[in-house]
Amino acid sequence: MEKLIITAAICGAEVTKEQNPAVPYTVDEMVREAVSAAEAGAAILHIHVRHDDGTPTQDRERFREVMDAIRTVLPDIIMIPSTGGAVGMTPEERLQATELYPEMATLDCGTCNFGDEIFENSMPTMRAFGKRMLENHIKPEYECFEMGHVDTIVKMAAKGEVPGAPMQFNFVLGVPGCTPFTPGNLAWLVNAIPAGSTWTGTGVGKAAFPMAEAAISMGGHVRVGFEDNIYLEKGVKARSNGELVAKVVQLAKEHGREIASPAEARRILGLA
Ligand code: KMH
Ligand code: ZN
Repeated sequence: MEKLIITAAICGAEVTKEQNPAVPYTVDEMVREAVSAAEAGAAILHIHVRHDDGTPTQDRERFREVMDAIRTVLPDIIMIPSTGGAVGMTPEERLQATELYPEMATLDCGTCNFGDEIFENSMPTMRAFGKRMLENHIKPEYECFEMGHVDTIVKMAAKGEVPGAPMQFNFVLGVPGCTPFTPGNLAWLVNAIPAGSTWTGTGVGKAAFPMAEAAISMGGHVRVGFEDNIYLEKGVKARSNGELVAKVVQLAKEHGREIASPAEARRILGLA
């Protein structure tokens, strides 16, 4: 099996300091969490940004400030800024990080429930996001929250509406209202992607580590971080993203999988 790529989703758009005081908002806090995740073994950071008061934003200049500050201390790390933002943001607002020409960015593969809200990704929105990523030579990470999202994006790639092979999928399972994590659901998704694709498993909430273990044993990659889960174990809040990454490193060790460096992750993902 390939080495394991660990992505740390260090901040998200929804989780708050009230839920876990280690959730980063400021630039300095983002750098602190990025370093903790990288030192523990993360090769990729999935980036959302906040104003200093914690309000989610997709402001291009805030992304620039945060990503530049992280780049100064972690020159090799792969950064995947979000084009999902927070529920209710406009497509134009969400697309701003693509103006910075990151090597990758997320592309959300369909509309779905998101708790009590609706995360809207219409076909025209996805076409616009695909067009921008083709123009700016950005490799998408295809975020799939529902079974049907895979079929939708594979068909769009076949039509040339979004970047094609090799495709990188992230199966985000366990969002309230969307497909839950079960080993069977994950296996169904993995079987649905084109040969030669890579994939990452993200389990939300209590699914975080069961998903990590399943992905490690099935040859996928893993995302953890405060965006998805704030607990190290039942009732114990993680003090940093690094603690969550370290737990995945330990699981990988138990399954005999080595951890990929950023350079190795670039090769595995076809970026290098
Ligand atoms: N915050 C969620 C509504 C992404 O980053 O592309 C969407 C999200 C997906 O986090
Ligand atoms: Zn995200």
